[in-house]
Amino acid sequence: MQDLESLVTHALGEVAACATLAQLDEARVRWLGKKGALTEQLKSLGALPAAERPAAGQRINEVKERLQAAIEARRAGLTRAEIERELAGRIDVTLPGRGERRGGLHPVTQARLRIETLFRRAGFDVATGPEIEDDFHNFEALNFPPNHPARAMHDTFYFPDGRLLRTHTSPVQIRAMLSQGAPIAVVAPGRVYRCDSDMTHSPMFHQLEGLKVGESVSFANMKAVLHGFLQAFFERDLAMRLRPSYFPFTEPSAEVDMSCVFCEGKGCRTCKHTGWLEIAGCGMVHPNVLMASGVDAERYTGYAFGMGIDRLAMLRYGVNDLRLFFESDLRFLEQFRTL
Ligand code: 2NM
Repeated sequence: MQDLESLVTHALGEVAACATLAQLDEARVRWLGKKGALTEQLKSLGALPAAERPAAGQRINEVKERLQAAIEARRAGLTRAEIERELAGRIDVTLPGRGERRGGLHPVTQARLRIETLFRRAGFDVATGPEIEDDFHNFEALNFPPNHPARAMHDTFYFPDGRLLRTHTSPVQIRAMLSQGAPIAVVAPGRVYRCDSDMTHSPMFHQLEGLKVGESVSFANMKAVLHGFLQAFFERDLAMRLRPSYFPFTEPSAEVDMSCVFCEGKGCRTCKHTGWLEIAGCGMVHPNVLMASGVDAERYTGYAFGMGIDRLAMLRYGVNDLRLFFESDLRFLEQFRTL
């Protein structure tokens, strides 16, 4: 029995010294296995006098249990260490995120969605189309004659193969007329590109164009729809006026002004002390445009208009520099989070 005490001390020392699960298993076999040292002790019980056997057997079993418990504890420790070693340097996707903050829609997107909603309410569909266009849809069908200086009105980004980045969303209207025919009422929002960059111009900006073609669509209808739209968008009564203008694709054509939303017409920096803000262009669709789009220009008339979504967003949210919309500065964008 003296022997048993030193045996167990030795065994516990070995278990504690095991550095791997494999070493631990070897130690377990050495002490508790079929030919293990403790098993041998149990076998030798038969040599003892019958009266001593129960007490000795009980002591051996106690030692065996202690050793088993020590081995299990060591196994748990080594297993955890092994898992941690394996996970070191990997990403734990179950950890809670850091700096998780809710996002929001870009102010230009908010303005676009608002504009789309208002035009849908007035009976217009919303259509989109490719940003890479061809000469036909971007210019020719819109009554820009070949080599006419009007084509230089917008500085166009051309690809080597002659295709181009659309300079307006009118090509979407052309495609809509070609595929649906008349009557039609559609707005086309989207990115457009012009080789132009300064304080108030970005080479990429957002435009929304509208088109309504029908049997008795008039200039007066257009004026009422645009005025109604502007008052709904800015949520206030405001004055609107049309000034004669020129576009190749409309005749007659007009610039749309609205009373300044900052000074109510009294004159301020934003309206350059005129009391008016230029907000859109519009006109009656040129018969050549209707014909190029497969619409009978004898039977149908139509109006069209175009406006800058970025500019509408600036006026509605009081942003004084267009470039802020394109810098992705979270300190700026966070102010528009509404979710
Ligand atoms: C404007 C001004 C006036 C316009 C014309 C067309 C189309 F494709 F139907 F001919 N869509 N949009 C238009 C008319 C755009 O932007 C200042």
